[in-house]
Amino acid sequence: MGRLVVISNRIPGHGTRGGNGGGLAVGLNAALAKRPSLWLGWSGEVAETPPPPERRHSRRTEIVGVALTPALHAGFYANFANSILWPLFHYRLGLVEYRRADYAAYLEANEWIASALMNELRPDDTIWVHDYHLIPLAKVLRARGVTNPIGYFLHIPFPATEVFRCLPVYRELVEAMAHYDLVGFQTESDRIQFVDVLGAPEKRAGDTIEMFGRVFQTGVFPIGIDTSAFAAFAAKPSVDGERLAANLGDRKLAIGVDRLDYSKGLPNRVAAYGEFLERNPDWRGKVQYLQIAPISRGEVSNYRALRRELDGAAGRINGKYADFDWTPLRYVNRGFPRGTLAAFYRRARVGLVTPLRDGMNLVAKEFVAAQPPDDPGVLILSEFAGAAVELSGALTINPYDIDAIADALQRALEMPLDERVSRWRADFDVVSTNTAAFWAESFLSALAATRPA
Ligand code: ADQ
Repeated sequence: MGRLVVISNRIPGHGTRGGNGGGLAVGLNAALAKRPSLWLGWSGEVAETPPPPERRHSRRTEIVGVALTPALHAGFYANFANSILWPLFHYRLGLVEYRRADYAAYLEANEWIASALMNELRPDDTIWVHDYHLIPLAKVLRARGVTNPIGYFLHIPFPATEVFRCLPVYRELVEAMAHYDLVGFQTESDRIQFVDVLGAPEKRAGDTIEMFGRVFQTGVFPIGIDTSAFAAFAAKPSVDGERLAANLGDRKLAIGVDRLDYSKGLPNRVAAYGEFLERNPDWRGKVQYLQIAPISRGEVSNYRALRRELDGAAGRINGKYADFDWTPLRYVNRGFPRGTLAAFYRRARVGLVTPLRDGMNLVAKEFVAAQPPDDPGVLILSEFAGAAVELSGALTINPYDIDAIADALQRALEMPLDERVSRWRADFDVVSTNTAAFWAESFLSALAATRPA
């Protein structure tokens, strides 16, 4: 059996809560356990003279970490990936800070990763590239003579054509994507937008596209979680969960768990909570909102500005409504172990997932998985999260509509048990079917099908 070779910006086991590598590691766990594999990516190290790649083993996976130079880290990671592609793909054109030199660094970083990969690659490997940091990788590898099957999965949304066209090098990126055998998206609307930006590709049967002298496949693969493991985790006794419960007493808990990122819609969510308290004096003292938001990408200025904004907003709500025995909003900037998060979700009456845009949003799925079946909480979910396509039992809101979020909060807190159970049941069935393992295997079999024996 040939190896599965995973390439992502971060490798597992780095960062405070694992970063993208962490979420991805959970998603790929089952697929990696089934076959010999190699996972290559940035080690997290930045050095003027990068040392040779570091190597580790985790079960059947060999993990290879490549260091970046300070120039590549700034131009590729902080600038092109996180200050250009990330805001653009999340429809935040006003935050895009385009500079040609950063695109050059992006290409150079992809060449750098490709060079490290060339030393590892075997003829029967299947390559699976992840996310917006590595869009050009297949093209770079093909130029070096690699003929292995290469798949690509975009974890974030694919923007509408008129938004994407604002990127001066959009055409180059799209052309680079044609060098994969399979390009996968979270939702059908992402896939359709990608096809739209191609202009008028000569389409073959089904989702096959012929363009730029290449034939490649597109597909939709909504990422999931390890639902049964997460549900079991949530049901286990947890010291922190008990402490939270003791602290809450009879109060109902509303919870939000997000990386501190402007795509997650946190300022509007906090404003909606303030609006809810303003409109519902009876609920004051009877509800507690816990927002967990570990700092992410602190090197990017827009993230620092968001942090200041939220510190201020949380302080104002607490200043206005707190009582000597009640803090309306607990705002915590750190990561927690998964077992603790699971216990917190389970204790919550309301899960607040209100991103302005999100490829999928795994927190929504984790919240559903963690609920007690006989007394489940209610998920409030943005219509602009990929998860909204699948989770029809959630209360869906437009995250730009602060009044609508405040209304949904009241409705969720006052929802009768039978409605909570039927909504939750519908969503739990979906997350139990569309799991992480299902996602990975569907992608890999679609990739294998692009090269019939
Ligand atoms: P993210 O933008 O990071 O991922 P999300 O899908 O919600 O967003 O995944 C976050 C993960 O980190 C979840 O598993 C969550 O439990 C964990 N996490 C968040 N805060 C945490 C904390 N304080 N402590 C511990 N763990 C925490 C990107 C895309 C998403 C897409 C995923 C996967 O932006 O749209 O769903 O990749 O494809």
